[in-house]
Amino acid sequence: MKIKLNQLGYRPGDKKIAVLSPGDSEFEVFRQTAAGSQSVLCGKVSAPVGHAASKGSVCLADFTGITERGEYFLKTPSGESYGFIIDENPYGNLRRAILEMFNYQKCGVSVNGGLWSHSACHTGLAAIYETEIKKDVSGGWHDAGDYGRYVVPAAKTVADLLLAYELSKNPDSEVLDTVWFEIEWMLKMQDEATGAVYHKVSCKSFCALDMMPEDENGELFIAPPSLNAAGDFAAVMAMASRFYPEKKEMLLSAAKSAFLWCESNLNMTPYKNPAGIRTGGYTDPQFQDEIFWAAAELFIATGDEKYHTCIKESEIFTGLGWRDMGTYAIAEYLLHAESIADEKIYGQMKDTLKLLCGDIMQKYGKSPYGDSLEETYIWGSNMVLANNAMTLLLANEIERNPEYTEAAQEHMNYLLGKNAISQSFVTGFGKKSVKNPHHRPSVAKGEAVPGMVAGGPEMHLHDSALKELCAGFPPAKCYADVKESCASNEIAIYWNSPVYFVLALLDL
Ligand code: G3I
Ligand code: 9MR
Ligand code: ZN
Repeated sequence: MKIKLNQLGYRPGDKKIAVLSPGDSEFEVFRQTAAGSQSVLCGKVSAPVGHAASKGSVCLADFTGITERGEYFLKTPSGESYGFIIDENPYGNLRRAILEMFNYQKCGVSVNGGLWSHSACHTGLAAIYETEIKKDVSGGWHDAGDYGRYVVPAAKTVADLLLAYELSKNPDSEVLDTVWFEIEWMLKMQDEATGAVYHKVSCKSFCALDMMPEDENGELFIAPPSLNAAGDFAAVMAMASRFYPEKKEMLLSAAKSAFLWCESNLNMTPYKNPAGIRTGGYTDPQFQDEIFWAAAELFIATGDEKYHTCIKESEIFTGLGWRDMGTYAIAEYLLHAESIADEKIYGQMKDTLKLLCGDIMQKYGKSPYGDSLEETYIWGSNMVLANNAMTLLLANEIERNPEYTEAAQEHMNYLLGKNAISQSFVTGFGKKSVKNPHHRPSVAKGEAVPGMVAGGPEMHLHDSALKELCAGFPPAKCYADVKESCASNEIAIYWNSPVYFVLALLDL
């Protein structure tokens, strides 16, 4: 498809720009009616604009002026676009499906999910690595296309969903119940005696790609604790204490004991898979940002100056996970600590957020596709993109800026088809949606669970399918909708969660 646009559609007042290959100088927009299609706009395309990430140049067609509800398509002398709608609710039930995904990822209970229904999986006790001790850590969501359950990405997911619930003008009432399922599991991942938090639980290796979860019957292992897991855990439990008032004391005490454990284990080496365990590593040599986030959340939840001192003495970190968590601390401090804040830190945090947004906006301004990825498309590039949109929307909650909202909206357009490969990156949504995600239940049943966000282009070609199919491709095009491509076509709970946040805040 040469004409790239959001394959679902636009709200009447949205900015509407299609991206075209150079060559045509004019475009025409048609409205579909019962009597056939009717031309509603003729326009001139822009001069070519360079796009380094796809090693090419493109032209833009602006049809923002069309505001009437209806079904449309765009045409140039050399081609026709996919159909799209203009409507107050152009995305239909996308937001619901993005949230429903978490139910399909449930572990330890039977899942009632149509074709993908299954009986309870991974219910046995898990062995604490290299001990004789067995522990119940059932529950929680499978992380991604695999069946591992990892505390670090779980924390990002929970934080995104809770923030979405809190900041949306129109929150979905089921979010709190949905998220509680993951929190209950995370609580089981804490060692009550020491406050330590285990990094993850999984089998020794990834199982076959076409295996349903209840058939993965290998022994479960609980990997050693890590500072990253404990810091994230403390942060998220302290955050959660504000959402579940009846559980407040319990959540805060879990958070405090994890924080204390971190403080007395600061010399620990970063988590690395121990011998024999080959599932997701989520290795992150830097734990100070997790501690910074935990201190911020604990300060907000308790008002205890001990945590405030910790923030004041820390460097200011940024990032929206899974690796770099600082922006959660910044956003939370700016949103919730104003009355008890330290003026200097408050100002520094505000400046840091402004700089971050400035950087995202500068990258956004340079891309004809409306993304902010520049030329860097790493594993999970769609998460980087969604995190950038989320950063802008968080900043917009602190100080209104319509440009930030518009950029976040353009990031959604990118995810839904306005990108160099004309791909909607969500399963089941868009005219060319992801059909073959690297997701075991979808592979097992031969059909993709709807509402899952794929990782997106991955320029380092970290799997053999990409190496074969995308060798020599420019960064923005290193994507293959094949089940074998875990580096570009896996799905993950923490790729859905920032997209959910963006949809909830844009009220889409
Ligand atoms: O941190 C570097 C950064 O400094 C550098 O500039 C950039 C560009 O090369 O790369 C960054 O590292 C990337 C790293 O993630 C952190 O973002 C690596 O390239 C990238 O390969 C690595 O990918 C991770 C992948 O596991 C492989 O380890 C993904 O973020 C992570 O989402 C993914 O997670 C897997 C789990 O292990 C298992 N479950 C499925 C899940 C999703 O695929
Ligand atoms: O299927 C696994 C996927 O869920 C993980 O994200 C990925 C992380 O490296 O690994 C995938 O498993 C592959 C393994 O690493 C190498 N052999 C092929 C496996 C299935 O494609
Ligand atoms: Zn399971």
